[in-house]
Amino acid sequence: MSVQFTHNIDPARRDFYGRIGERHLAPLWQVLHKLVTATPETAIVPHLWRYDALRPDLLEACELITAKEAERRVLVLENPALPGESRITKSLFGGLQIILPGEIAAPHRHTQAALRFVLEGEGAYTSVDGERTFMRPGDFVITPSWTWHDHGNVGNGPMVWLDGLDMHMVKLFEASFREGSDTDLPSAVVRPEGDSEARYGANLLPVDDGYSRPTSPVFNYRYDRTREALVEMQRREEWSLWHGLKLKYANPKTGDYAIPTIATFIQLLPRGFKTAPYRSTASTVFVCIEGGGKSVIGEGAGARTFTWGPRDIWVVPSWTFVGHEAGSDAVLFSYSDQGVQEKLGLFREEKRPT
Ligand code: GTQ
Repeated sequence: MSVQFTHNIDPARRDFYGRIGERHLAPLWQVLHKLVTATPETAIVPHLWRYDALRPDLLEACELITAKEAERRVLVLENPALPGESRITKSLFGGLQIILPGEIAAPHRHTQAALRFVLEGEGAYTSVDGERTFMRPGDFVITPSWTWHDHGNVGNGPMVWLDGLDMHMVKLFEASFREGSDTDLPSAVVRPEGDSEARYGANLLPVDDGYSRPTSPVFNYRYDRTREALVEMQRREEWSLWHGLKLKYANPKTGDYAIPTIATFIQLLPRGFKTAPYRSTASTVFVCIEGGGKSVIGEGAGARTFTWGPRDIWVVPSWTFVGHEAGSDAVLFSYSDQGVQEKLGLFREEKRPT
């Protein structure tokens, strides 16, 4: 039997909501469709950070604060829709770290995992668990969750890289831990440079190595080797209409993404190549490392076109179509929370037919 209302129930409902609110109860039916939307609602907006425009700000930061005082001298890439939240996407952090010759960013560790994508300079290293790797432009370097890490610049010029962290996932789960060290000294080197690459970087896996982290044991995916793979593959002309030639940075032990919480990719778009419109539930940060082109983000009157070149960074929100067009042979790095969504069965994508 269905319920029949014979009087105006609005005041009664309001009264009811007020009374149950005092007992920390609330009616779902008032918020259900805000919570469970028919399609993804994104809190972020597309944005492009032009490297040449912000480089002077990075240098000015160096005049105002030392790496020592700052702990990490980073300018946060703030999504314009979420100022003050240190989010480049809803789940991920992005920032540009600059370190000058002679400076050290002291050892610390945290449960947030980090990636570095090197934009400018050479002569700086990152040390992870006692192994150093010197970084060059285009290198993709990993700091796994809860590993001690520090950075130092023993070169002659400033060094800049993009930091990507799974900061807001860790925050969502309220699982953040951090430890600093009392010293300003770099951490002790306990393994020679290149050790992890020798062990894991040649399609061979050491037997009984005892390595049990979910993060890749390769911690520098060097650009010279990545580029070689792209150039070799380019000859075979196996192009995706939606991605050009796109490769995932993989953990050789598991086949998973190199960092389980942050999916990372490298992608080559040859001159004149135009990708067909593509969207996914993973808001994505793109970085151009070589070449130039443009990306059209969104559809119809609301579409934005970003023209990009080397070291520019841009972000594409969830469930928003994007198409790229390369004006010259272009190499793009990208990172997103796609890997987490895949593990949870949430990831969806749509490829527009052409
Ligand atoms: O280099 O360890 O951009 O801990 C933010 C937090 C970099 C780092 C960031 C960090 C780091």
